[in-house]
Amino acid sequence: MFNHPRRLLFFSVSLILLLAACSSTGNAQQKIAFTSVRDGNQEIYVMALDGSEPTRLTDEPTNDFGPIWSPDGSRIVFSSKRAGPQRQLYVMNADGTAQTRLTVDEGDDSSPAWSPDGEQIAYQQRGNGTTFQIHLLNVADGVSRNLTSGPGNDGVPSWSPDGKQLLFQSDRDGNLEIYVMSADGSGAVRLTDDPADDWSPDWSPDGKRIVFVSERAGEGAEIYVMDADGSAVTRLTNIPADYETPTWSPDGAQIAFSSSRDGNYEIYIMNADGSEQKNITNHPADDHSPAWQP
Ligand SMILES: [Ca+2]
Ligand SMILES: [Ca+2]
Ligand SMILES: [Ca+2]
Repeated sequence: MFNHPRRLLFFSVSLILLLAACSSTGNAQQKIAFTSVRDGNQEIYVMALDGSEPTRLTDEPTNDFGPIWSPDGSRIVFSSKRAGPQRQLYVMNADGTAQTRLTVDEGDDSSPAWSPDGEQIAYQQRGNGTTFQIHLLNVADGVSRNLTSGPGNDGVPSWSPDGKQLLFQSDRDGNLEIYVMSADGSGAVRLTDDPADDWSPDWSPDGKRIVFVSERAGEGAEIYVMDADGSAVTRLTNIPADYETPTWSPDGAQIAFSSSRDGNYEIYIMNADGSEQKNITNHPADDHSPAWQP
């Protein structure tokens, strides 16, 4: 049927348009993991990018938090109180099977970030009555070590795409600012310098930009982006409310976040320039912690 030249041309043009449409909208099968209390306590779910087909992955009477995909998309790390009042890190397959504990310690472990090579997980730990510090877990043998140890609270690590550096938030200079350090914990440099709190940094997939939350406008929290050296700070949202965990899509074209701006916490997606902000959960229960499938 493709030997007629005009029909073949039409088919070719159609195929090119189809491929162009696919590349501009990303992977249509891609999912977002998130947490919600819609079934009575914090559980981890996945859904399609338009919010359809929400599927629960955890089913534990205690709270489960903060899902993050492994770089190959096969597994999800998260924190949970299922072993006691202090959160510990767990890992499961992307379909929710084989839920396995990763950390076994006296502290409260949360905010995991999987290294680009899949071999390590950075996370924040708060010891009993002490400050938050950033730790690094070696996935193969389960051994953890401190990356930070100063008097401030250091947390919410985010890897550079090359795996050589970590962004994090800290109040070591008096209010929450965003810092970058080498992945061995050395050489911390402050990127923001504003008397209001700046927190929850996430590094863009091309390494050039950082999205974060700040109260610098004095109107409540909003989402901002800046260049990786801390310059060119640009505000992306304009509805004062709580904002949490802005996170880049794998292609860098979009940012997902959670916010209370519509009365309860919902997951939103917007373009990287702040345009076309869409509520994709639209559920009366609180929804948090969006994470894009790689
Ligand atoms: Ca649960
Ligand atoms: Ca600040
Ligand atoms: Ca909701």
